[in-house]
Amino acid sequence: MRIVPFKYKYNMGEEMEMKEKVEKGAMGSTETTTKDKILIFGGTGYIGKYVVKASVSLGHKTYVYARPISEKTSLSKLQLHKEFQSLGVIIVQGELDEHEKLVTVIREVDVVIAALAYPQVLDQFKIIDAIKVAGNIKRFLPSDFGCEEDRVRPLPPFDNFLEKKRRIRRAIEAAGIPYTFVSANCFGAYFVNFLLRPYDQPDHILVYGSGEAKAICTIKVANDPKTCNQVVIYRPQTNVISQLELISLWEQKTGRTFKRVHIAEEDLVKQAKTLPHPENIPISILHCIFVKGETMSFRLNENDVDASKLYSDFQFSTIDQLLDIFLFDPPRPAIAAFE
Ligand code: NAP
Ligand code: EMF
Repeated sequence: MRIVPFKYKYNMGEEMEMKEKVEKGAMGSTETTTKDKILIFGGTGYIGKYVVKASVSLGHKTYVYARPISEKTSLSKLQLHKEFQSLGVIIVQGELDEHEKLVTVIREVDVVIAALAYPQVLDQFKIIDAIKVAGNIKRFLPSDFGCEEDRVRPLPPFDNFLEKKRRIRRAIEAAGIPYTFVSANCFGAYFVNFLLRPYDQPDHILVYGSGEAKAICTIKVANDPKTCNQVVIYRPQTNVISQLELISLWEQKTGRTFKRVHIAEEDLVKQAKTLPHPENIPISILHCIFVKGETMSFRLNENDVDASKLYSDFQFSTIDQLLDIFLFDPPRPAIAAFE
């Protein structure tokens, strides 16, 4: 159990009472008596839009803090704003350095979730400052959603990336803000799409290293009173798969045969050393996940919450189901921002 320093204004007693009610089964596995209001930063992004829709569908009054619409705003983002509004989402337009505005909107809600892009990770200090001033937030989920940064030590370009996320975690703990850190591993279909590229229909597939290391590919998000001040790790057994197994499964689905083009570990290490920033980051991520198998490399400890055990009645989307979707409706490849 982590000890939360008593600096933060929010009354942890209330949260513990809620936790107790849930543990006693008074509310079903994922229900709460009062629906928390949720504010999402980065809600228009690749991961964020799923978080916003999940929040709405679970019945939470949902707020999105988004940069102001301007003539530079893309059509797809405008459409997403409209879709959110039609779902009843309250969009607050603002910049992350508008402190007073941040404090005002944070005072309106109970839970804050950040799904900001990687280049905005350190901007979360501005959110932390506003949460400290507001003093009412029951839970903050920072923009993690990837490898368990406190337990992996990848090549330097990815380690420097993760170090920024670690700094945010430490600042949240030091401020005594109730938190949930979500380690979602290969999340939201991002990597399965990245590896197989069903939209482009290639005749070959790149395999990083031998292709035998196992990786965890998760698809859904979650957030629960039982996870206060815990690290939630996504490890559904159905979604632990090696690259070679993934390619074989895809071959069975498509009835095609793909040439496997292996990229040796030494080449990845060399590229991580020689490519300029930020191109050296994705190479180091691929090395970490697919060559070193880091999403599976450590045991969960008693403070960890395994999302697949927490929601035993919830069916995680499996890789098999995802490939069925890819077969009939291949998504465009997503590219995460690195600068
Ligand atoms: P993203 O789509 O690139 O961006 C998310 C949002 O960040 C954008 O919609 C935008 O919101 C906001 N943003 C972008 N540039 C900004 C700027 N200059 N100033 C202020 N806000 C800005 O992010 P993402 O790829 O979903 O990544 C979210 C998190 O998930 C990151 O921590 C990333 O590392 C992680 N991730 C994990 C995986 C995985 O497989 N595990 C995959 C992808 C991402 P507005 O325009 O609405 O302001
Ligand atoms: O684009 C990515 O990788 C390309 C090879 C990055 C966005 C993905 C990511 C994954 C993580 O863990 C699986 C970012 C941060 C992570 O911790």
